[in-house]
Amino acid sequence: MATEKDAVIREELGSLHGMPFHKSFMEGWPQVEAFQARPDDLLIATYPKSGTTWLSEILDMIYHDGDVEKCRRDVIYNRVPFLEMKVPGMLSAPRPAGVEQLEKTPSPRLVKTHLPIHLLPTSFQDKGCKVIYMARNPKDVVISYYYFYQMAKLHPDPGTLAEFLETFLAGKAAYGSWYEHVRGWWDKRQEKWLLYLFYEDMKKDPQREVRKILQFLGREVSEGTVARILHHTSFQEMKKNPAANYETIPTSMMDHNLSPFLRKGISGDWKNHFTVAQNERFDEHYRQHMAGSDLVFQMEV
Ligand code: A3P
Ligand code: EST
Repeated sequence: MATEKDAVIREELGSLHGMPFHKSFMEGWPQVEAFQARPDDLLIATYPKSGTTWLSEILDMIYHDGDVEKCRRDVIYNRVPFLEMKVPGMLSAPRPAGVEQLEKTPSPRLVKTHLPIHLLPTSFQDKGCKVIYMARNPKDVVISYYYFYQMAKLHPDPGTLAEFLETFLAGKAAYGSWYEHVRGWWDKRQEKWLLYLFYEDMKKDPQREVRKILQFLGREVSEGTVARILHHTSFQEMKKNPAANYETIPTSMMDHNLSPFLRKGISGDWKNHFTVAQNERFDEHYRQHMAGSDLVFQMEV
C-alpha cells in the first residue's frame, strides 16, 4: 500500500521564493516563517554538507560541559532540532516537524538550519539570537552532497557525478546556490551576533576553533573538558556513535549501505573524484561567482 512516506521518496524539488527546496518542507513553511525564536536560542546555520552535524555535536557538548553521557541522551536530530524539516507523518520513525519539536524543547535551545540568510525567519534577529555559521569549500561540498543525495532518499536521483556537478553549479541542488549562501552570511560576519567558521579550520586546529566558539558564547570550561569535547567529536568517535551518525533513521529514508552519513570527514576528497576537465570548469565557475568577494576557501588542508 502506498503511504505518505512513499510520496517523498525521490520527489522532485519545489521552489521556495526561487530557492530549490524539498516539497515536503515547503508545506511547513508558514510555521517556519512565523517561528518565535527565544533570545537565548543559538542558531547553527550551514549550507548542506558543510559540517552541520559536527558543529552540532560540539555545541551540545559545550552546553553539557563535556558530559558524554548527557550527549548520548538522544539522537542528534532531537538534541538539535532542524528548523525547516518537515516530512509527512506516516514515517516508520514518526517525527514531528522541526518547529513543533522546537516548541517543546526547553531553553537554551540549539537550532539547526540550512536556510540562506535572506530566508531566515525574522524572529532570530528581532530577539538578538547568536548564530554560528560554518562554511566548507564547494568542491568537497559537492562530492559530499552527491553521496548524500544517493543515501538520503528525500532527494531526487542525483544522476551521474558529471550531472550532479552541473545541478550544483547551476544552483539547482536543494537550498540553491552555494555562492549566494556563503556570501550572504559572510556579508554579516562583522555583526557581533554572528561567528563565521570554516570546516577546513576545524579540521586543521579543532582546539583553536572550539576556543573561538567558547569565547563567542562567553563560556569557560576546563582544559580537561576541551580535551573531552575534542575526543568525543572526532570523526572516528562520531562515526561509531549511534546518537550522532544517523543510523537510527529507517533505511527507507536513509540508506547507509549506499553511503554512510559520516562518510570520510576529510578535506580534499574532491581530488579523488574530479577529472582534470571538471576541475578546470569548476575553477572558472568559482572565479566568476566569487568575483569581488574577500571570502577565501582552502580547497584542501
Ligand atoms: P563527507 O561526506 O565529506 O565525509 P553535514 O553534517 O552538514 O551534513 O555534513 C556532513 C559532512 O561532514 C560529511 O562529509 C561528514 O563525514 C562530515 N563530518 C561529520 N562529522 C565530522 C567530524 N567529526 N569530523 C570531520 N568531518 C565530519
Ligand atoms: C535533510 C538535509 C540535511 O542536510 C540533513 C538532514 C538530516 C535529517 C534528515 C533530513 C536532512 C532529510 C529527511 C530525514 C531527516 C531525518 C528524518 C527525515 O526523514 C531523513
